[in-house]
Amino acid sequence: MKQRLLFLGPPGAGKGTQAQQLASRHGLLHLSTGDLLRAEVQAGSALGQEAEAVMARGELVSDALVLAIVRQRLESHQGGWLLDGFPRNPEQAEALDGLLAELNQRIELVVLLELDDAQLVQRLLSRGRSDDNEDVIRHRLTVYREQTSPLIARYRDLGLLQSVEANGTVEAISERIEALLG
Ligand code: B4P
Repeated sequence: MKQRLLFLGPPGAGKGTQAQQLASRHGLLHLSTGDLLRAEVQAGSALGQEAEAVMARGELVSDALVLAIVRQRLESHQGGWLLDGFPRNPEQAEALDGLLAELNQRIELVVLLELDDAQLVQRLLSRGRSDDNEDVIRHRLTVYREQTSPLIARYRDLGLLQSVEANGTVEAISERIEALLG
């Protein structure tokens, strides 16, 4: 079974929902940069204070901050992992390649969760997190299109990308993802 995975997709596609379940089913490290950043905000750390306003605006936190978090987690972990919401721009993807080369590891599968904007906005509005109001959601979708979506072609060209329809029940989507793991 593939053990080193990336989840890619627009905000609200269900990356966190699916990643959490899949990681716990297969004993993988679930590394969500969004969750880790929110934990830093909650703890009131220097890093969290820097991230808080950026996240509230729906923009991307600085690459250096996010990379420091990912490096620390991956360096201290043996075994499989699932990166959820990282990388989010080409610079982060380059940095991840460098880190994985150092660790002598490689990505085995990139799962792209696809959903139309109307459903994305609907899901996020019903979740109601502090960055889930309509203006911020629209901005996050623009940031996704401009900064994150170029990664689709990058991983497709590397032969790593598989797309999954992210509509339907959580269970139905899980089954589609499981079928890709080999
Ligand atoms: P994230 O925490 O990554 O969150 P997200 O993209 O908004 O949501 P996700 O796709 O995980 O959706 P979820 O499963 O929760 O990012 C938040 C912010 O953190 C970013 O805007 C940015 O500021 C910062 N950040 C994170 N990573 C970064 C990085 N690498 N670099 C820089 N900044 C970074 O699902 C959404 C909702 O839909 C939930 O309520 C869920 O219950 C529901 N749902 C899920 N599946 C469903 C289904 N099948 N049917 C109906 N509802 C469903």
